[in-house]
Amino acid sequence: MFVENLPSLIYNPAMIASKAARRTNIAIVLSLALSHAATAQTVKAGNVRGATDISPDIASATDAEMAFRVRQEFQHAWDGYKQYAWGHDQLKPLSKSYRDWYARSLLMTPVDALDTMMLMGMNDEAAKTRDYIAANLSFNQDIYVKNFEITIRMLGGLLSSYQLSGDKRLLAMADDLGARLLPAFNSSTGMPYVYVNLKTGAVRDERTNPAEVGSLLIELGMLTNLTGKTVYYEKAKRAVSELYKRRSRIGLVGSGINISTGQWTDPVSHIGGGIDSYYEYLLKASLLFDDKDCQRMWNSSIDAVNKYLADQAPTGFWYGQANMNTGDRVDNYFGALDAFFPGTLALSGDLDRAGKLEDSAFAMWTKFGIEPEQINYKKMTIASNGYELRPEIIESAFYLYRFTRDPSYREMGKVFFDSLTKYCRTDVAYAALSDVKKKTKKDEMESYFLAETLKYLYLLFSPDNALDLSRNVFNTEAHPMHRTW
Ligand code: DMJ
Repeated sequence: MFVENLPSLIYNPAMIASKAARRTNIAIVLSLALSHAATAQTVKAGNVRGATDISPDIASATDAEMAFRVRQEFQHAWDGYKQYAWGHDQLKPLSKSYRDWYARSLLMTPVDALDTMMLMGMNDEAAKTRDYIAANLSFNQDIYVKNFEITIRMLGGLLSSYQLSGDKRLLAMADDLGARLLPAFNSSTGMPYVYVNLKTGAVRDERTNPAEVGSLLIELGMLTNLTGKTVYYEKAKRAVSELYKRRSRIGLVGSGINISTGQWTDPVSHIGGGIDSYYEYLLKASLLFDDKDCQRMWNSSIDAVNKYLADQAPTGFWYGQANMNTGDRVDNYFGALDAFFPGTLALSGDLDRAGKLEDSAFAMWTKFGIEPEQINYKKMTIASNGYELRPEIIESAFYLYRFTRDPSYREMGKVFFDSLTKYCRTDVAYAALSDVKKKTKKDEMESYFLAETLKYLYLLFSPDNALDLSRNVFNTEAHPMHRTW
């Protein structure tokens, strides 16, 4: 099985390119990186600098060496979590303490990070972590949890780790968690409340967004397929269908919706945070479950998105904001969260738009040395100045590399790795940045850094059999779901 083979692939000297091959590779790579810079037009020096000015040892590293280095950085961050936050949801990497999301820890980082360990071949570490989770994680807690976040991070993590390990305790925990989340769907429309109490099933908060309503089908659909309980798929499918039904006459959704009235509370349409994974899941559910309704919903949605949100500007090809009813453009923002979209476009087969958008996102990264949360893409100025250790641009480079074999995407990966290690690494782990210009760190390391950011970076440099894309679909937290039916 590929998981067992992986360490030997990493260490196998045959995988390490000869010096001559390496030199040729670098030459190709630099010219490709420069041609990327040229296609990004007015982004000028930032792109060239970002693509070329990386540490020499990273520039000359082979793919296998890069995969190995990413794995070492995962180990570094995981060790920091274990030393200073063990048993808690997240590490605070500067104060060397921890943060729990709720009154009781849900072991979010171990659950979210577990399948990355397995994919990286850290089998002993993964086995110990599985045992710890099985012995210490209980969902029978009187706490209101965010249905969306707990679904994508915890349920998704348990399901993929079950599939990779065959450990039935993880499936039983996923089933228990799924049953406790189900009351969230008990609204008049079938769209979920934002919070649900894991012990009592009480629900609260009606104002939500398309991502939180429409990105639950991968996890709940998998749970149906693995347990035979159809209720999970049905609830999540109804929620996404109710949302889709409320799209505007021109086929767009807004940023805010009330799940009791079914009325939109914010008409601004975009592809970024709060809407992003709704589109991602329409496509992915159609692929994973062969769901024709989702396929139809994706097809009509992507047409509207490309018609009204795509924006060919002098600075590159972007997706901005428009009014969902009129299609009129209302803003020109693009950010770290929007950068998942090249990957989704690539997965849908639209490599042209995917490549152009990733070039733009890469220009956003290199202009500031690392990616800001949001920019005004017409002016190429920062609108929101943090870097939250987000994975999306790396995820997109991974898909584009797999589908095009263009080595410049692995070169982008080197730039991402170089910036991460230069600006976000601490003595014990990794830290988000509060200001990408000043490169000031803040006391946060979200669990998705281990679940997603380092996983996609590792997979970008790994051979295809590290993760077979033709048999797996990633949930939005980078947990691979394996089709077994
Ligand atoms: C993750 O929790 C998921 O990728 C989600 O879909 C969006 N935000 C974060 C990562 O940035």
